Amino acid sequence: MTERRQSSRPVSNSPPGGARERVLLFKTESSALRDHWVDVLRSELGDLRIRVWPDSGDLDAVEYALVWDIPGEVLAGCRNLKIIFSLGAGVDHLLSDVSKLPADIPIVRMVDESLTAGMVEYVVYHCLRYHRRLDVYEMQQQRRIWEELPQTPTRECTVGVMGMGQLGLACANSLLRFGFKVSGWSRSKKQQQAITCYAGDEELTQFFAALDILVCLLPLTRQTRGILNARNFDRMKKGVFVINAARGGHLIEKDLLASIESGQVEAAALDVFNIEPLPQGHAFWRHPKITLTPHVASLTNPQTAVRRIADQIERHRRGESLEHVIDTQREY
Ligand code: OXD
Repeated sequence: MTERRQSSRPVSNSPPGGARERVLLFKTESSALRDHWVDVLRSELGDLRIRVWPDSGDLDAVEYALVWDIPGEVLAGCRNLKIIFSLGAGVDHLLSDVSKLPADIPIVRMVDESLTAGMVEYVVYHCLRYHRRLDVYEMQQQRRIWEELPQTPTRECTVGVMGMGQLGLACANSLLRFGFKVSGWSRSKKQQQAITCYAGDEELTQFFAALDILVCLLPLTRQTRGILNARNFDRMKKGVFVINAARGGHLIEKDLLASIESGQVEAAALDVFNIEPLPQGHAFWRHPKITLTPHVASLTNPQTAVRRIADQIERHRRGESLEHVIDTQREY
């Protein structure tokens, strides 16, 4: 059971004493969770009126936006907007329309312990599933095959994590605890105990060469779009396992299919796709070497996330700097 924090703010959504109402505009893609989100927002942010897009009301009253994939012109029309919060860890859904976003309004990405924990579970699960060959045993069960496969220690398996931010680092550290050899690749060099860190294009070949498992947790930017491609798969060991829990735009889907066909890539676990929902006729659905999930590797938890947002709004009101503000030039 999740502990509910008692809000110190009054739980009221009407404007106090007739003053102009202050609005947080909310948009989620999840119809299943929308009402729950709104309940949590109302109970935790009692001095703000919560409006759910497309019922945005008077855009001049919108001071905060907590959104996933909202048309840029909606936010551009909010003349009193103070902060844009991304509902997820990624911000590419906001930056694709960057020219329409109000200039100088901070965009804050979601950093939250539940989101991190969910991603760690997803990544560790798939690394262990592949490492212990449970993917093969599942196929064997379907065909009633009783056959033992070689079992190697995790220390003989190198996992490379692309993207060493909040999520990547947490995954890398958890994998270390299971005894995997872990390396990390990011745009700028990181120093992490027990993790071999690589950075920049010039170290990609070295990074890829040692991998048994590749985990992509990169932000989607102009530099990283299409980075999971045939040329890069060829720079990895034959039989590498690929996990993509970042964005569909990182992967050239036809290259993955061809690399699985040739045996260069052994199998893949994919949570994200170029087109979501994945079209019914897509080859990935029935591919025996691809395990897929519908963009659920880690879902933002309303309880914990709204507390983070409430804290950030308080910081802002006190005139303190915000945490996890993204750099629109870097795109993350
Ligand atoms: C995220 C996501 O960015 O769920 O958090 O994709």
